[in-house]
Amino acid sequence: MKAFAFSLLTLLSFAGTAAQAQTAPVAAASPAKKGTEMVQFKTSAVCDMCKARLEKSLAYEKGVQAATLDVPSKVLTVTYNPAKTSAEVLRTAVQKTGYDADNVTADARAYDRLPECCKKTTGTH
Ligand SMILES: [Cu+2]
Repeated sequence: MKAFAFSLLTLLSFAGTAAQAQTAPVAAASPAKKGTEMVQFKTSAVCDMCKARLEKSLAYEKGVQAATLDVPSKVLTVTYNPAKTSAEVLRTAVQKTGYDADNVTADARAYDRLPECCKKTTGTH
């Protein structure tokens, strides 16, 4: 009987914790605004022209709220509305601008249209 009372108590307190966890605000865990997600791509950008080109190109994508490229690290940070676009779509947008995104290679035609100084062989400058 004692054991039964104990397990009932354990069960009750567990149920109480679970209910509490459910009512806790989910958004508190994420630094981004509600309805906003962030994704980062390692690109093949080499200079400020690449930065301007990529940021402009991503800004025209549906659902994108902000796009920022850090030239030294070549990392493009995009904040977007997940209801309107996805990380996959944005990665493709980077490729179509002529740059690698993570481990996917740039669209060849777009890459050919880049000025010489922006090609991968040039190196960061
Ligand atoms: Cu460039």
